[in-house]
Amino acid sequence: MAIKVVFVGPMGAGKTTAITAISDIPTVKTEAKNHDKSVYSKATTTVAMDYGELSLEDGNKLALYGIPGQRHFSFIWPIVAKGSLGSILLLDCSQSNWSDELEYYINAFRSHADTGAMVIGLNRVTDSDDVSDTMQQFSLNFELALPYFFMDPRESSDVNLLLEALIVNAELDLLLQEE
Ligand SMILES: Nc1nc2c(ncn2[C@@H]2O[C@H](COP(=O)(O)OP(=O)(O)O)[C@@H](O)[C@H]2O)c(=O)[nH]1
Ligand SMILES: [Mg+2]
Repeated sequence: MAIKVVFVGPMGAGKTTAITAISDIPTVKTEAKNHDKSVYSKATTTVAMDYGELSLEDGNKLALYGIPGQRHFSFIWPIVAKGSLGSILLLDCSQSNWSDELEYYINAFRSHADTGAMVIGLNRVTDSDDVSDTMQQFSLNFELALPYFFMDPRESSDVNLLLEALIVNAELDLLLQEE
């Protein structure tokens, strides 16, 4: 059975790009019924949920899901995240509200995965000291030290590093749960 990993984050954070960078198959996009007719009057709309797959050397297969980042599709998020190993949160740090999005997505996703594992990929970082300070402050305030990396979702090696970090963290989390 494939191991499910979920890419989360706001629109434009690089989810589709990251999945496409590492997927063995062309990225699949899905359509969903539009529940928010006040915003869009169409019956169906592209929610831009992505799906890709990656076979690992050990024979395991990863199923890579990218959530639709628009908040009015948040009703789908728990469904997509159910049974996942953990999630990879991508953030565009050139957006002034990126740290608000950090908090928002951590709260929205950590409870839905099978483990508490989550890693953070920060892209479009221009001031790495400033971003590191924000991350450290966040860890202190929330007593939550999640691994984070500066990365570019177009680079498969960067995305692979996030996946490896997620798997290691998920394994640790499962070991701790057993104790
Ligand atoms: N320069 C630069 N462009 C990026 C980076 N990450 C994503 N992009 C581009 O930003 C756009 C939005 O990314 P996309 O994957 O569609 O975001 P999504 O909404 O999270 O799926 C794409 O054209 C990407 O190529 C980055 O780190 N640097
Ligand atoms: Mg996308």
